[in-house]
Amino acid sequence: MTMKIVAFVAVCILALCWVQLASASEVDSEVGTQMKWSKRPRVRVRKELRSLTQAEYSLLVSGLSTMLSVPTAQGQALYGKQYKAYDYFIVKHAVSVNDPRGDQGHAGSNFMTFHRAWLLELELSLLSVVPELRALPYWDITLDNSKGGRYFNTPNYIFSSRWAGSLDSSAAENFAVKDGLFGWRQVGKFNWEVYGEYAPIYNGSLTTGLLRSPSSTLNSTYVTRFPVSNLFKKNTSMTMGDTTVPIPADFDWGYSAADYWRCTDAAAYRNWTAWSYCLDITTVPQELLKQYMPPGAALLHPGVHWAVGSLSEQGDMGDMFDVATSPNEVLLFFGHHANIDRNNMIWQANLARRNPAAASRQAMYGYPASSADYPYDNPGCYLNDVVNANFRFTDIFGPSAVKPSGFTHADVLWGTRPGVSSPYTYDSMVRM
Ligand SMILES: [Cu+2]
Repeated sequence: MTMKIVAFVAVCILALCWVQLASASEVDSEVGTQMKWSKRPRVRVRKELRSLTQAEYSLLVSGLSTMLSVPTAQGQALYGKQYKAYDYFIVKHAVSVNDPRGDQGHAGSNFMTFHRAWLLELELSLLSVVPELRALPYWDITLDNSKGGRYFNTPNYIFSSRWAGSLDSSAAENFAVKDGLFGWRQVGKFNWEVYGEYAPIYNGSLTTGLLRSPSSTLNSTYVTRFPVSNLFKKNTSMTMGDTTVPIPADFDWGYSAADYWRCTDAAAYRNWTAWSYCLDITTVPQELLKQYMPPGAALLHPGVHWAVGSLSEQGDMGDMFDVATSPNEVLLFFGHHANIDRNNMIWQANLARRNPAAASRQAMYGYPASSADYPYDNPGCYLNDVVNANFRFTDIFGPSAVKPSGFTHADVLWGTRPGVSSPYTYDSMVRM
């Protein structure tokens, strides 16, 4: 009798194992290579800010605080060559915007490859200080919208003292950001000693010398957010690069998850520029703008910049609004752009699954190869051009893959193929 029970239990356990094995391999083949690749320890998994553990939150704060206070030379002596001070990233971003060939980081196909490279460089610098953080987090804006966002007006709301500080500022304090992780943070001056070689392209505000656009006359030294209602008082449209975009009457920075996920649909958006138009209408050339209106999710990238920074009564730009130096909004800038990068990477994975040829070296997701291919991008922004050649990215894939001549847009795309070559992924992709 006892033997029979033992045998019965053994058969049950074997059957259970078989069922579990079968379902595991089904899951594996369903998600393809992506799941296997995501499990590799060397792949960094970027998490949503609010998914960080308390320990990771502290590491993030300490790593960013170091980058904001320790100059590059000193930091490299302590943390190695990947370390760069935070002002390096502001200047690099501003150099891209003010490039004499036209913006090398925005307003075209280059938007995502430039920001992907910028985020990778920032991530490696941050991890050189706090390696236990393991990856750069992102900010999912759909969790904070006023129409049902999970964190809206909770202690974990992005515009709270735990994170980026209040969205509302007051005239009495010159609209300074006075709470949050970087409350009362001061905008630095352009450092001629360190960044002099870039000065012919960018050397700070021509009026104040602060790290703001050359045309900025804003003289508050604090990171500034003007009331969002000013946008509508002052402007009915925005111009970025060669694109002028009307601001819709129902404009709201807080997008729904449906808006966000729509752009990841590779059946609807079949090449690089189509994805880009979906998420950021300022990448649409002026002459094509009419057919892409109304914008809907297409303000997902610029909308946050406009709403958070906004404009003063006199028309001065708040810091998030100032395209050249919006990284002055430390947490929101990298968080928001990593969230857009996440959208792009999910779209890339969907495209590669649907049509593997589109992800080949030849097709490269349909990124424009030349002006004959797509006449609207600025010179320097095509597939085989060096990303932001006047301030190159040379070590975004770590110290063993340095490229002194600078990585091209093709290099960035080829080195970050989701599930294949990318050194990082996103938590939502691991779960996919
Ligand atoms: Cu940017």
